[in-house]
Amino acid sequence: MNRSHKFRTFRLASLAIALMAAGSAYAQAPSASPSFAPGFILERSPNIDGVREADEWTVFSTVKTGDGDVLGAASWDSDNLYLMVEGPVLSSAVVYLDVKMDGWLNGTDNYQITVTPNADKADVLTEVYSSDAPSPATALTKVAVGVRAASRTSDGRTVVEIAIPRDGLADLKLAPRTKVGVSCGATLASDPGKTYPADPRERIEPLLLVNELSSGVDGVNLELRIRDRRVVPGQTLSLDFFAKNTSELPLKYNNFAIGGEARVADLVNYLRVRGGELEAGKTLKWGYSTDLPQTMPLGAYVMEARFNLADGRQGTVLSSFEVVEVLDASLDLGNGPISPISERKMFVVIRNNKNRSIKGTVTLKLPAELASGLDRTEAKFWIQAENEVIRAPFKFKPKEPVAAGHYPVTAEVSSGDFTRTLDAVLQVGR
Ligand SMILES: [Ca+2]
Ligand SMILES: [Ca+2]
Repeated sequence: MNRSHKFRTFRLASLAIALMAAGSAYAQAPSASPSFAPGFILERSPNIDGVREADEWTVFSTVKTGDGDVLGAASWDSDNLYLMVEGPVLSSAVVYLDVKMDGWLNGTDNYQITVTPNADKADVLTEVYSSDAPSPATALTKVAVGVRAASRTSDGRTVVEIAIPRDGLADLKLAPRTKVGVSCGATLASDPGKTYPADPRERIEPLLLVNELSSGVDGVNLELRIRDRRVVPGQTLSLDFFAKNTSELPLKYNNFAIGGEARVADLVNYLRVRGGELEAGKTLKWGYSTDLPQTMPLGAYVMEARFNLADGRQGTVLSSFEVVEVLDASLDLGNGPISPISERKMFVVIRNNKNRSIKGTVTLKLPAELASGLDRTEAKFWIQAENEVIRAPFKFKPKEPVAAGHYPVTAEVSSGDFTRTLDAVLQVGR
C-alpha cells in the first residue's frame, strides 16, 4: 500500500465517524446472517445452559428429518471444545470425535459422547474406541473425562450443549489451525429407534479451529487483525480492519461498522465510518480500540466488522479474542511419591497474562505433621513480561520420618484483587 493511496482512502472515509459507547444501534439492526465457508470452528465460549442464543454457535452440519432439521455446531476456547446438537424433541444426541482425524477405527483418539436429555439435566456417557485394545468387541469403553452437558426442550425443539475439557481427551490440542474430526447425530423422541444421520461415524469430517472467519463479497478481501487476542479485564483491545479491493474497478461503499457480537455489544465501543470509494487494487486500513471494563466476564468473544457496499451487498468478518484472568497458576509437586526422609522441591508455577508486570505473593500450606519441613511458607513474585512464566520454589525436607500417606497441599496466590487457591496431594511412601 503506498502513502498517497492511504491518505486518500482515509480522507474519504473520515468524512463522518460515529463512535458510540454502546452498540445498541448495531444490535437493533442486524442484517441477514452472513454465510461462511464450511469446515471451520470459530473460537468463542458458549454458555452451556441448553439455550441456543443468537451468535452463540457456528453450524457445520444439517440433516433433514420428517419433523425438522438436526443441526450440529461447534466452537472452542483455550479450555474446552464445545459442540451443540439441536433438533426436533430429542431422546438422545451423539457426538463422534476422531481427535487426530486419522480414522474412526484407528488409534486411541476415537470418542463417542452420548447425551440423554432429562427433565432438568442431561446425562452424559463418554466412551473411547481404541484400536490398541486387546479385544475389539470390548474396545468401546466408558471413560470419565469431565464432559459437561446441558439440555432444554421448548417450542418443539431440543438443544443439547456440550463442553469437552482440553485435558480430558488424549491428543486434543486447542489452538488455531488444529484439525479435529467431528460428527453429530440424534435420535428423536417420536422414533428413538432411528438415528439421524443413520451412521454419523461415516460422516466424520475435519473441522479447522480458527480465530477469524470472513464472508467476503466478490472483489473484496476483508480482515480484522486483533493485536493481542489474550487480554485481561480492564485491558485495551486494539485491532485493524482491512478491506482490499481485489477487482479491476473502483468500489463504492456506503459505510463500514466495527463492534462486538451481541453478547458483548454493550461492553465494547461501536465504530461506524461513512462510505467512500476504494480504487482498484487498493486497501483500506482502519484502526479501532476499546477499553474493556474491569468487570468484563472471562471467555472468548467475537468482534465483527461489516462492510456495506453501495450495491447492497455486505461483507462480514469475525475475529475472536479471549478474556483471561491476570495470571494462570498451578502447583508442581514433582513426580511420584516421596520417601519418608527425602527432600523434595515443590513449585508454584505462575504465568503473567497482563500486558505489563505483575507482583504478588504465594503462600504454601502443608498439614501440621509436615509443616516444619518447609524452608519457607511464603514467596513474593514479580513477573515483568506478558506470557512470562516463573516457578516459585519451596524446599521440603522432613525433620523426622513422616508416616506414609496422602497429604493435602494448598497454595494461595494473590496479586492485587486477584486470589486463587490451588490444591494438590503429596504422597509419602508407596
Ligand atoms: Ca447456550
Ligand atoms: Ca482416530
